Amino acid sequence: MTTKDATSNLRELQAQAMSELGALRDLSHLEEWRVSYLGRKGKLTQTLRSLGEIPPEQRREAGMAGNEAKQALEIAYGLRLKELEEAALAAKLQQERLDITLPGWPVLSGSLHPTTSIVREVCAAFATMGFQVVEGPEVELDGYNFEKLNIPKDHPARDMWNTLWVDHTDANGGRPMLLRTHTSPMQARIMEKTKPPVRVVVPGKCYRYEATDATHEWHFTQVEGLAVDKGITLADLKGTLYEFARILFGQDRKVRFRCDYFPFVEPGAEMSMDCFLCEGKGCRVCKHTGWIEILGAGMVHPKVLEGVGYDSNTYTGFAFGMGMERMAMLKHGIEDIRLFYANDLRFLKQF
Ligand code: FA5
Repeated sequence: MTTKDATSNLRELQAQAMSELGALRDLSHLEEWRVSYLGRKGKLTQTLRSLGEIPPEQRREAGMAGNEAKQALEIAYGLRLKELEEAALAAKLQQERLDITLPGWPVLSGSLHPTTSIVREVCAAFATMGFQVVEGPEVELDGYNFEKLNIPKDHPARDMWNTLWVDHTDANGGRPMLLRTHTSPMQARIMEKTKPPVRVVVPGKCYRYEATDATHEWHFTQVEGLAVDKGITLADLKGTLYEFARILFGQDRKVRFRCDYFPFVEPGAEMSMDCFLCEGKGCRVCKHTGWIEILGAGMVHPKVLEGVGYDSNTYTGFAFGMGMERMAMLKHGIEDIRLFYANDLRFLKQF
C-alpha cells in the first residue's frame, strides 16, 4: 500500500465516520459507533495499525492523516456524547415532570363534637377548684343507680327516671342491670373506695326511656359533682356553682336556684339559667318560662353517707348533676337538642 492510498483511505474513513456520527440518535448507537471506529478492533485502529506496512521514509503523510483522523473522531465523539447525554436527560425530565402549580387535594380535618368540647370545658372549670375527673360504667346495677341513692324498689321516685333495663343480670349474683339514668350512681361507687375528703366530677352518657323534644334526648351526657368533707355547707354548694357559671358563661348570665326534690339529697335544688334565645322573655325553647334548667343539686342525704360507711355526724357534702347538651345549647345558642345526634355535618361543622 502506498502512502497516498493510505491517506485517501483514512480521509474516506473519517468522512464516513463523521456522517454516521451525525445521524446517530441515542447513546446505545453512539457506543456501537465508538467500538466500530475507535475500539481496539475498530476500523480506524486497524487502518492505523496497517500503516506499519508502508516503508518508514514514505509514511509521514499517511501518519499525519491518521493522527488527524483519530483526533477529529475523538473530539467529535466527545461532543456528540455530551449532546446525546443532554438530550437523554431532557427527555427524562420531560417525562417525569411534576406540575407543582396544580391545586392540591384539600386535607379533611375533623373537629370535636360540641358535647365533647363542653364536657372538657366543664371538667377544666371544676379542676381549677380542685375537683378530680373520674369515669364509671354506663351499664349499671340497680343497686347503684337507685338503692344506694335512697330509692328503694317500688319507691315512687323511680318514676322520675324512665329506665331502660337490660336483659341480662350481673354475673356475681344475678342482680338486675340497667342503662344508668344519671351519673349519680358514681357517688356511692367513689365513696365506697375513698375516705373523705372527696372532690370529684364524673362525666358520662346517661339513657332514659322518654319522648324527645327540643330539650330532651333519650341519651344524653351529664357531669356529676361530689364534694364530701367535714363542715361542708349549702353555702359551699352555691358558691361553687356560681363560680362555675361565671367561668363558663361570663358575668352577665343570670342564674336561679329553686327547691327541688331528689331522694339522695336533703335539701335539694335545681339551678337554671336565663334562656339564651329569648333572654328571659319566654319562648319555645324555655317552654315560655324564660329559664332553662341545667342541673339538679343538693346536700348529700345522711342515708347515702351512712350507706357507704361514712359517719354522717362528722361528714357532710354536696352533689350536683348537670346536662352537657343543655349547657352547650346555652353556650352556642342551639335551639334543639336533637341536632346533637342527628349526624348532620352542616350542624357539626360549625364547632
Ligand atoms: C338528675 O339526674 C340527678 N341525678 C341530678 C342530681 C345529682 C341531683 C346530684 C342532686 C344531686 P335530673 O333528672 O333533673 O337530675 O337531670 C339533671 C340534668 O340532666 C338536667 O338538669 C338536664 O340538664 C339534664 N337532663 C335530664 N334529662 C335530660 C334529657 N332527657 N335530655 C337532655 N338532658 C337531660
